[in-house]
Amino acid sequence: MENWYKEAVVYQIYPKSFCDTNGDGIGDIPGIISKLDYLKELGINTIWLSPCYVSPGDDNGYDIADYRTIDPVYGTMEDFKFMLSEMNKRGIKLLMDLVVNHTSDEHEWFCESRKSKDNPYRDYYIWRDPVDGHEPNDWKSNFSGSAWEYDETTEQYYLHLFSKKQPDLNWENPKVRQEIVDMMKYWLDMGVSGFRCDVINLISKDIENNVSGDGPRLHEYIHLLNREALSPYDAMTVGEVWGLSPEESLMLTHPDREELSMVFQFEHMGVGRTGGRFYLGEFEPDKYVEVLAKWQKGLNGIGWNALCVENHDQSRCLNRIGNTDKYRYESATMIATLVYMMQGTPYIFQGQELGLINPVFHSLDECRDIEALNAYPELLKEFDEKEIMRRFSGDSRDCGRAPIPWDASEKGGFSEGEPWLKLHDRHREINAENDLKAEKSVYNYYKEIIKLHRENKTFLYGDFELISNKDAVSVYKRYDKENSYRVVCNFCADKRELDFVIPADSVILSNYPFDKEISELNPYQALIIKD
Ligand code: ISL
Ligand code: CA
Repeated sequence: MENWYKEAVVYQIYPKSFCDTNGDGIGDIPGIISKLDYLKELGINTIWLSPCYVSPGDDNGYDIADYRTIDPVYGTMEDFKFMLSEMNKRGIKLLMDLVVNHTSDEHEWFCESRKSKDNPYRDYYIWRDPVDGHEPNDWKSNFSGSAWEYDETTEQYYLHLFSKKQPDLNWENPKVRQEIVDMMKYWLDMGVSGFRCDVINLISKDIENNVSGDGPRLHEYIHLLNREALSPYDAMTVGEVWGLSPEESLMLTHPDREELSMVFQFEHMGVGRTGGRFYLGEFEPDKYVEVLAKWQKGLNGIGWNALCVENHDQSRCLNRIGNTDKYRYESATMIATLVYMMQGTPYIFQGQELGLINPVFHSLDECRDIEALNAYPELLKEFDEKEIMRRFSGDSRDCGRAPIPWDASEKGGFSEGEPWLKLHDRHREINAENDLKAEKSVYNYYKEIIKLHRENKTFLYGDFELISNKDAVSVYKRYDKENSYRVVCNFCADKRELDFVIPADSVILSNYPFDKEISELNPYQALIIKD
């Protein structure tokens, strides 16, 4: 199919937290295989698998020590190939995570690189002399502290935009580019259908001019990956890029430029923040919808949106922008309606389809994420421990990474052993088994939304228009020559008067029962209307 990525519905699996089959407390590939029928039933047709390659696990696999081998903790290459064939059988494609801004410091390339200045792998990474006995510049790592680490052996610093166990690759070196192309082909030859490209806008830098990302050769590098590896396989890509405008994203995704299929934009995830990570303010629903609408308009007809609510770097949306108590079902289904009825490829993060909530962290020993652990000493200067734990329970990356509760048993059916990270606290009530059984459940509503998205050409390809967006009530339209639909959402816990009346027989889906005309919205009500 031409542009098959436009008809994909993607489910993100964070393997460590998905399903454990051997009792070591860590999810694994056999666990994924055991849930493929569950995913097929949900209606998705593509899986994005977060890294499962050999890794010391400093950043849960985003620090890769061997790009071509499955980490034994997740299984063997045979397990992986079997998973792929079981996916194929069910019509599910697989996207791998392409993490090529950096490797692990335990990758063979880096082990060689650090040995001597004339090692053949020296220029695979970014080395600089000290300046006045200090770091070459003042760049900060995304995980706190300097982005430069001194290495005694050769008396130089190496660059790491993330942890010091994640040295940045030197893309200026043509050998590095060739290695990456070959590695991509290796997975594509095995039958994977594309890649989610980790922090891909950082691969081009201009260090001497203080440019740490979105550098002058970014488009050249991505075009190369497209020509050499992706295009020949009709592979799909989604780039992870932070802070780009719709115009810049169009550059990366314009079909004529042959770069990426689509990019994640995260502008809406910043709505309601008062600062960076761990600084959440009051959520502003109108602003959220406004940002999404801006991207709908900005990419319409040329680029393509990746519709994303949660991922493994974010807390659960219900804690931030929905409701975790009385209106958990309503807010979870409203958010799904709002976002996934827009134009673009839906991305559903594992557990989102169950309306999962954040765990509550009481002390640092319950936390695992390197970003939070590294930030802790800095935060202590400003807050006491209790306040930091409150912030971690609301905004640390561990929130979304909590293991999936499959049933109401003690470990949620995730593992027979001790899970590597705690489950959310209400897992006896909020779990997959309960949702599958219940007539009214987030899972069952997601099934409906996914079906509608996949089967209806107007929802797939139709234009978007924001009709109104005020006081937490938004109305938008999706239309083409044949059909027109309106999506009406109430983003708050109060009832809301409508200034128009909706006949019951025009409603094709709602998260509330309806039998007569509607002139008022219930808390977190969502409606899809055929005009
Ligand atoms: O979440 C963040 C902000 O607090 C980021 O710094 C985050 O690390 C950034 O979004 C990049 O994310 C990706 O690359 C990282 C990895 O840790 C993330 O899990 C991944 O999604 C480094 O590979
Ligand atoms: Ca396991």
